[in-house]
Amino acid sequence: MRTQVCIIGGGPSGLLLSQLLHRKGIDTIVLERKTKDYVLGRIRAGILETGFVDLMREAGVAERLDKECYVHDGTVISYGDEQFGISFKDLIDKTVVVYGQTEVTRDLYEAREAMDGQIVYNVESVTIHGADSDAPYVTYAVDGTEQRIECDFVAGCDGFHGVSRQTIPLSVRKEYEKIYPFGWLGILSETPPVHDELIYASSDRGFALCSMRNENLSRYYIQCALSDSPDDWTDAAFWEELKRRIPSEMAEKLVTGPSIEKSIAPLRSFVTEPMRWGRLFLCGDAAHIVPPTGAKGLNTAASDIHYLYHGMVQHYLDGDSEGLDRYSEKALARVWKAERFSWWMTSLLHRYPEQSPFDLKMQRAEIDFLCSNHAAQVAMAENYVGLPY
Ligand code: RFL
Ligand code: PHB
Repeated sequence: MRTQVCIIGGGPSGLLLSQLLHRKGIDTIVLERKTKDYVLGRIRAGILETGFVDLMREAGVAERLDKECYVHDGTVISYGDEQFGISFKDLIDKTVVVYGQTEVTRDLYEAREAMDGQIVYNVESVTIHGADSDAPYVTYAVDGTEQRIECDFVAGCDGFHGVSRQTIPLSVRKEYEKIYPFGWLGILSETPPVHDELIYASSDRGFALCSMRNENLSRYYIQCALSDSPDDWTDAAFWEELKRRIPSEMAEKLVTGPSIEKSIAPLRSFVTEPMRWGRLFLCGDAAHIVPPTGAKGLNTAASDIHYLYHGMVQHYLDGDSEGLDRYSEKALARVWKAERFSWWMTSLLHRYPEQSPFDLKMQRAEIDFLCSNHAAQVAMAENYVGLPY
């Protein structure tokens, strides 16, 4: 088989790239290790920057998003019983939207299928060959049969545990990582959200986040120990702990109910450099991870796709390789700023095991400063809604 761009990974990054390239007449094949239902079953991101929404529009897949998303003008930050709002709209005249990653992925699958896009599921043993040559190819097995795809380029969109990043030799690859000493326990419940904006809550018992998907589907998270397992937490214990971490005014109106999903995610900051090796380009979680506190993971994946898509179009349609040559540099410049913001928001709002009384005072002073300082709020708003591409 032959294609122009072989895309490894059928998550949001891979599907979005495939859809965008297709609309410019550039041929792709997507290789996905799991089934479509498995990918759609993963409950992940909820907040989309407008840059992401614009890219979905450009890909021709924003019809349902535009109809069903919830525009959020701001967010609430609380500390114990105290709370204040950060209005993105008032501060910088920008907003974000709530639209789940599951829905983004579903819309992209539907669009790819409607256009007869080639997606191969259940692939095993994906291996990238000759990425540093002029004739790369990818081999994989499906139903026990070996397959081979010749291509011009490989897009590694296979997430943190994929094979693409590992293909880049260690002599070329440099990795930067920070592991946080806690995780997030998240639940999804068919209950109305406690508030119409997200609440990022810092408390003496640890961090909590009140988020949502729609008017009868709420997503809540609490900071938990890395040694915890979801089975350690009954729904009742989860709700009890959440109520103790959010302002009592919110706790009193919180509607609880059975969880329909419960999982724990460890928190990590990670970047690999460079994001290009020969004809292999890394995108999204394959190249970088952020702790979810700033809602930046999927959004940063989207900015990678933006740079790679424009680089590919410039290459195929204008015969100019400048965009591809500068892909790693451009993507990383934005990635590092999203890393900084996610690390900052995580540090601001979580309790750390080794925190001294001085550290706690510093955290408190930083929250007070954010609460009272216009410039600090503008900086937070600009980062949260997404820095320009
Ligand atoms: P994905 O989604 O991991 O998709 C990669 C795909 O590649 C497949 N794969 C392979 N396929 C073929 N061969 C192989 N060898 C393969 N290895 C892997 C996998 O099966 C998978 O289908 O990466 P992608 O596309 O780069 O997308 C990244 C996002 O999923 C991720 O950044 C976000 O979910 C992060 N994130 C959030 N991001 C936001 O922008 N806003 C948020 O509000 C937000 N909240 C979150 C989050 C992530 C969370 N968790 C669980 C990590 C909340 C949570 C709790
Ligand atoms: C979510 O709704 O899942 C969500 C929202 C904001 C975050 C992280 C996750 O910062």
